[in-house]
Amino acid sequence: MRGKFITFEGPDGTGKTTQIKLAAETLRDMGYEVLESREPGGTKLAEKVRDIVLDPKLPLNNITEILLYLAARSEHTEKILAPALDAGKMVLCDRFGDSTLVYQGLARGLENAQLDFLKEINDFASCSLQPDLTLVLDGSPEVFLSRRTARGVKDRYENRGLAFQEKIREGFLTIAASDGNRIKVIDAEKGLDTVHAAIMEECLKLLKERE
Ligand code: Z5A
Repeated sequence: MRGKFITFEGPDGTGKTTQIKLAAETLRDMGYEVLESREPGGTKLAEKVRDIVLDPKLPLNNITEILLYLAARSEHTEKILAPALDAGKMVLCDRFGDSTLVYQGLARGLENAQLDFLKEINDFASCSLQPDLTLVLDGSPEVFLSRRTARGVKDRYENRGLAFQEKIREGFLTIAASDGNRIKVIDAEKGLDTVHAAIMEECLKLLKERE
């Protein structure tokens, strides 16, 4: 049976990496085979693309940036995600196509026709692979900024400040409102265990549908 593809999305520093690890552990304890991956990244080439797109010292024009994300996604989908799903694994991925629509689309104020085109080339790069479930980790940018500041890491986007993070948040909430079946919004301001429980509730609903 084909596996399930679950993506974790949301503004920067909302706890995606932490929660993917916790969900993977719980699912493995339940007997599922789980693949954890991330975007941009997941293959050798895509990890090199990641280094380029996240380097704040390397200026990129908007189109180059989009094409780099899509090149990385194409590699990742073909070599890692699709084979794992075909092998029946649960695939948990830190970001996927919704991040492109939000960061490179909605947050830049693209018009509808341009957004539609972005969706089309996104589908092209991912061979129309769609997540079965997307968990948007949501909350106030101030809360997440203070978590990230404590961690001390800065990349191209993290230098852009709170107004940018607010746009990103709005973008994810807009996408979530447009596809409530696939996309579930999780309150990520709560403590680790509460967020994990909310995530597992959605994952278990999805797995029940599979049985
Ligand atoms: N990007 C794009 O523009 N277009 C695309 O198509 C794609 C991506 C795919 C890199 O993504 C960038 O790529 C991203 C968008 C762009 N922008 N940025 N920056 P990323 O996923 O690698 O970067 P990120 O979102 O900033 O991830 P992150 O910094 O690794 O954060 P996170 O994974 O969401 O959170 P975390 O590392 O699990 O947690 C952050 C800190 O909070 C950490 O110290 C935790 O211990 C702490 N934490 C986590 N949960 C809690 C709770 N519940 N309470 C208290 N503290 C917590």
